[in-house]
Amino acid sequence: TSKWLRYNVQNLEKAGILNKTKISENGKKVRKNWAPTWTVLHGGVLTFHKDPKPSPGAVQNKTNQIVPEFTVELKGATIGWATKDKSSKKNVLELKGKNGVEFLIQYDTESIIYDWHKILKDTIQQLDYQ
Ligand code: I3S
Repeated sequence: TSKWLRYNVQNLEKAGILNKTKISENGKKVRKNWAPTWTVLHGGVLTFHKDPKPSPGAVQNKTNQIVPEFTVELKGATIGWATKDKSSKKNVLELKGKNGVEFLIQYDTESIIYDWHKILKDTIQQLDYQ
C-alpha cells in the first residue's frame, strides 16, 4: 500500500559531505562551482547546505552553522552516472530534478559515491510508485 511505501521512503535517509555543483537551472546551463557540501537525504528530498564559513566575530552555534541552500524533490527526478563530457572528475553522478535543475555530485572514494547512487536510485524508484 502507499502507506507502506511512504514508511519505506522515510527509512531511506543518509547524510554526508559530497562535492557538488549545479549545472542547470530552469533548464538553462549555469557556470560550475564545485564545492564540498553537507548533503542530507530525508523524506524523499535531497538538501544541499551552505558552506558554514565562519565570518569574523560571528558567534558560532548549532543554529547558524548549517544552512540549507538547495533542495531537490526526488519525486520525478532522475539519477545516473554522468558521461565523460559532463566532467573530467571521476565518480560523478548527475541528478536532474523535474523543475529543470541539474546537479553533479562527486566523491573520489568509490564505495561512498556508490552508496549514494544506490540510495538515491531506490528513493526515486519508491517515490515513482506513490
Ligand atoms: O565543464 P567545465 O566548464 O570544463 O567545468 C570546469 C570549470 O567549471 C572550472 O572552473 P572555471 O569555470 O573557473 O574554469 C572548474 O574549475 C572545473 O573543475 C570544471 O570542470 P570539471 O571537469 O572539474 O567538472
